[in-house]
Amino acid sequence: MSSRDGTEESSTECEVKRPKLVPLRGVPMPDIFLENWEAVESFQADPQDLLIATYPKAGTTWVQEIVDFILQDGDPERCRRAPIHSRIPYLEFNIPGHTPSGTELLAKLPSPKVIKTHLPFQLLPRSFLDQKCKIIYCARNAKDNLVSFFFFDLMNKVQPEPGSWEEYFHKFLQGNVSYGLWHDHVLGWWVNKDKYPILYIFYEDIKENPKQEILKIMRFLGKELPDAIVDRIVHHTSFQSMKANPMSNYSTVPANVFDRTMSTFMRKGVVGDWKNYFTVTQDEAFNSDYEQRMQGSDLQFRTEL
Ligand code: PPS
Repeated sequence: MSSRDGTEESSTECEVKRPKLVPLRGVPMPDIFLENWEAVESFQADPQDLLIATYPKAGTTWVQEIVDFILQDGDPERCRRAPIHSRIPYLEFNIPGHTPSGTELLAKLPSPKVIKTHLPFQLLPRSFLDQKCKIIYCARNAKDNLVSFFFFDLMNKVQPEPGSWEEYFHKFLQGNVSYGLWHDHVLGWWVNKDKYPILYIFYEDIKENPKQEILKIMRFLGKELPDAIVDRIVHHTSFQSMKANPMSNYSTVPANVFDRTMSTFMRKGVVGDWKNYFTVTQDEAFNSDYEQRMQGSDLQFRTEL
């Protein structure tokens, strides 16, 4: 299914039906993903596997590309071997009858594998923790995360219909979106980060100082590379480079899944875009809700740089 030349992958061109959200142990999930849940839950990780976990739209692809560049010693040709979603499969992804599921793709990859997930900590297949797999969790401030998720749900036909911006704003605050409440997700991983080998990083930090964060990831992976290679990784994983690269910009996903007349995957890639969408009333409502939900936690985010 992977196309190396940037043309669209050959998936069944029939119309994709937007899924419904169905609660899985209280967490709203696309119903189509749950059709493969048994395979996800029983997934057997290898101790050397690396997991990249995020709430959707928090910088997953960016961290995936950085990790692949580190593991490929900064070689851009090797990182162009396949689209990012084939190089680092998305564990719980499942569109029956269209493309292979995440677990099917993973079954074909040799170990050690790098795996993407958006699952909240409590839904993570037990094997990752039992095998003490290294996990990188990347979090993004809720306001920009919300805006990015709204535009993604507009374009992505395998997400429920987002409705208007105002409607979506309330859905997000109620946790009535795929993977549930942002607050529960970031806090769930935060409180467990010291009990397991979890590197907890922030989108805003990578944006502010990519080299420093890339070095942090390298240290976590036990990898050393010459400074010139690290600079090359900074260059190739910049927003501009990734946006221009068909192997990292999701342009190979067919138009019946990603409707690019609505938005693009590599949309803006900035911190503070929420200011272009939040009304004053929404901002006030957001802040008071945020204060309550995050109360008592030392987890801090930056909404501007
Ligand atoms: S997904 O579908 O959940 O895997 O999406 P995810 O990759 O987590 O998030 C997509 C957003 O991340 C931005 N992005 C980047 N920002 C800065 N630099 C780089 N290199 C980069 N790569 C991806 C992408 O543009 C989406 O954010 P928005 O705000 O929508 O632009």
